Order: sequence, then C-alpha cells, then structure tokens
Amino acid sequence: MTSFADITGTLEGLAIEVPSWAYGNSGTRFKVFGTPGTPRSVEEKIADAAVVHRHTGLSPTVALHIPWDRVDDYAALRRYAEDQGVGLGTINSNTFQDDDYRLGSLTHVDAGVRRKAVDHHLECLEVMRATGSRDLKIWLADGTNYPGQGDLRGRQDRLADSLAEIYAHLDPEHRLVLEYKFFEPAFYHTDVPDWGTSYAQVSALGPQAVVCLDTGHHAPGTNIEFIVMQLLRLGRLGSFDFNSRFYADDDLIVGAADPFQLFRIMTEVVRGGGLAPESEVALMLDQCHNIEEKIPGQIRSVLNVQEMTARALLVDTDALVGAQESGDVLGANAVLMDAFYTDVRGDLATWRESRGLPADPVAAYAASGHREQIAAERAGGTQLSWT
Ligand code: AFD
Ligand code: MN
Repeated sequence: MTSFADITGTLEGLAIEVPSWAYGNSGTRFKVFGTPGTPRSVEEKIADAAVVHRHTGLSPTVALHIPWDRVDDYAALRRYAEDQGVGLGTINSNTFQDDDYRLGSLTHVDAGVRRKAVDHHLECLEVMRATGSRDLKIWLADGTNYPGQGDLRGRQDRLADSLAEIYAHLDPEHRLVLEYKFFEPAFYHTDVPDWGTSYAQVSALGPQAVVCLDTGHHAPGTNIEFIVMQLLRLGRLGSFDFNSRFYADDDLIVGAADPFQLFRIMTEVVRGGGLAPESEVALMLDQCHNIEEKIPGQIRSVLNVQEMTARALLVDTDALVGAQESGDVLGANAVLMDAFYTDVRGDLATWRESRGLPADPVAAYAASGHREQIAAERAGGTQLSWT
C-alpha cells in the first residue's frame, strides 16, 4: 500500500510550465474580454507567471510565443525572468496569423511562403539560443476547408521537407516538438491532425523530434491515456499541453471538465516513466482564461495537475498487477478507483506548508492584495492579447 509520504519525493520534481499567453486577454471569435491588471508587456506576463510559481512551487518556467513575445534583447528578458525566480522555457512558433499563411505555411504550394515560414522557425531557434530553451514547439493551423482545395499528399511531402530543413538547424540540446490538432481553424482537414501523423513526421526527422500532446486536441470520446501510453512506449512523447474541454478546443482549466481523465492520463505518465528524474517529458499548460481571472486560473490549473498526479502515484501497483494478471476485472478496477477517490488535498496542504508554501495557494493569492495592486498599477497602456 503506497502512502502519501512515499510519493513526496516524486511530487518534489513536478514542474508544470505555464504559457505567457495565459496572462494576456483571450476569448473567442465572438469577443475578447479584458480584465483589470492584464499585462501590457512580456515582462509583466513573466512577473505574473512568477507569482504563480511563488504561490505553488510548481511552475518554474514560462513558455514564450513568437512574435507575441518578441523583444529586442532576449538575453535581457532571460535575466529579468531569472530575477523574478523563473526561467524561460518552450518557444512556440506562430505561422497562423500572417496574411501570407492564409492557405498554409510549411505546407504551402508556394516555395516563397514555405521559405518565409521556415525562416520564422529559424528565428525561433535564434531566440532559443538566447533564452537557453530546449524545445521549439510547432503547432500548424495548416489545412483546408473544402475537399479538393489542396493535395493532401503533396502537403504532407512539403511539410516533411520544411520540417527537415528546420530540424537540420537544431543545436544538439534542442528538440523539435510537433503538436497535432484534429480541427480548427481548418475545417475539412488539418495537415497535422492526429498523433499518428505527428509521430510519422517526427520519426522521419530523427531523435531530436518528438510529439506534443494537447489534451484538448482530440475528437470527443478519444482514449487520450492510450495515446500517452503509446507515445511513451515509442519514446516520442515530448510534451503535454494541458487544458480541458467540453466540446471543442476550449482551452479551459485542466481537470475542470474531467478530473478522472486527467487522473488516468497521469496514471499512464507514471506507468510509462514520464515522471522519472531522467524523463524529458515536459508538462505544460496551454490555456486561455477568457472570463475568469488569469493568475488564479493558472494557480488552480497547476494545483489540479499536482492533485491528480498525487492520486496517480497512490495507485497500489502491486495489487493492480496482481489483479490484472489473475483476471480479476472488478478487483483491478477497484484498485485504480481507490487511488482516484483518495482525497489528497489535506496531505498536500500540510506538505506545502512544510516547504514554506501556502497551504491553500488559491486563498493565499486572493488574500495577498496582488490582484488589486496590479489593477491599480496597470491602469494605463495597452493590454496584451493574441498579437
Ligand atoms: C492554440 C493552438 C495550439 C497551440 C497554442 C499555442 O490550438 O494548442 O499549442 O495555440 O500556439 O491554442
Ligand atoms: Mn496547444
């Protein structure tokens, strides 16, 4: 029987990267709502991310998005982040907002557009050399809206060639992380729609290319934990973009829609060695807080991952394997459900205090006055969004 004291060593190493864009204003195609205190600069976004880390001890790095987070001096930005107590993490490329990319980027029929898109990724690699980042994350909006609009196979071949050119420029410590998404903004087909396509493309590149699994990027009913198992088994699970969804790619607080699914995902992460000290699987949030406060939303999110990870670590693996191997269907399920139903919040609160952290980070932030402070300090200027 595994106790909470048995799992704190692993919990110590839990690190969930937060995305810079979670702290800016976001919304839907119908409306982007602003909230008081929203950052007006990359530095203010990093400062807010550091507040999340100070309250939770769970988010030591911040992912950037280029060009949203473009600055003149990335080395200075790295120093600023480190002064705030966090590091700069994954660099996310963006070939989905320039007019030239209306009909695709790395897959485009026009070699000049593909050149521009590849060059953008080479710019991102330069940023990574200044920020000390390991991962270049590529999510492509490339796809078509109507059958016949594009040659599906030709797009795959051009994608492979474009990725190969980017891959050739990686430094030895870099990784190319290719994210898939089954629809949106393209409606008929997306050129990297599923884990199989991402796996096929990264396998053709080499050992420094891996898959990013965004938990909101699957058709309803998909068994996501199976994909987690398979990518870990194949050695190609690079990172997660954690969020949750009810119907589409909602980018809601991870665990909010289905905490049991998050538990099952973390159970496969644990089973597959994804939390081992030597593991290079990156856990990251990719969320937007359209109507709720941003910093509390991020705190809630990393705590949800921590809580479901703790429950997953409490699975009695000896009893589970025994029941599985003896064909004890109900017994095996009960072992898993016993861990899922274990309320670890009290143990986590006590453990946090033992490490000099607030027992209840959400309450601590609400009582800190920081929300009111930034609302007053950041009254002027232009609030940042997806631009
Ligand atoms: C959008 C995409 C994808 C990507 C993120 C950051 O759907 O999830 O990871 O932007 O570029 O949410
Ligand atoms: Mn994502």
